[in-house]
Amino acid sequence: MTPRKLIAGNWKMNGSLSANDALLKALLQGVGTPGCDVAVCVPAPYFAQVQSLVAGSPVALGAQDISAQPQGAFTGEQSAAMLKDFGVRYAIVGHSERRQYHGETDDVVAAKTAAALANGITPIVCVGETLAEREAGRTEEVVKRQLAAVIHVNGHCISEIVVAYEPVWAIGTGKTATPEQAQGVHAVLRAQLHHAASEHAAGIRILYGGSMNAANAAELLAQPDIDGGLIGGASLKAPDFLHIIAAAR
Ligand code: 3PY
Repeated sequence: MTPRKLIAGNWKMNGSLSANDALLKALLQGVGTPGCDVAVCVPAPYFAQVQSLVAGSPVALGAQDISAQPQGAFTGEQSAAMLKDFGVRYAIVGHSERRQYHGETDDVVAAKTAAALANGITPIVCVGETLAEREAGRTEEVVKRQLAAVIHVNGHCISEIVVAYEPVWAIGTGKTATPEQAQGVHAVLRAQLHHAASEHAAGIRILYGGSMNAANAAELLAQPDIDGGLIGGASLKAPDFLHIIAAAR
């Protein structure tokens, strides 16, 4: 079964009340009935604003991170239950910026994935190699290790997660993997999923992220194992994001 594609915007640490209002109004005006699932992963202070703007629309609310802890003395973190209070449907987990700047290990990413799943939030688990790892021929080893960490999350079926392949060298650099490079890694991930859970593997969405934009989206999304996109900068411009959504059919 080919899954319905998912286009998720990752706003990162961008936005303001007025900018979000303008962006989402333009997005909602243009989105119509999309041929794919659509989400925006926004900074936590704007959950309430975005929840009310997207209510009743085809655009789902997502978070950019989630705590592995249920509650307590964890300054600065947001629990899954807090996210659920605002109708958050997706949470990005293990984005390379979190792995790089906040020291998130595979174990932390697995614990966050478990917290999301236990609370009915779909984790978008990011994997991807650095430039040095690619140049050393270690891409496959790195992404397989990162995916292996979340494949057997306690008591949950792997089919409940979304995977995002985001080569670190393509994040915020304007460089994009070619469709062939991306498809090659997606095929490796699909094979790994197949090995772990053959009955679910075809239905698990593997998104491509890393400078996907209006110009390159159609070609990337046409690859057999690319089931959507996790979109950085281009998700902050309604016409570009709408163009990518339109390409995901
Ligand atoms: C990017 O496209 O830069 C991203 O990191 C998306 O998550």
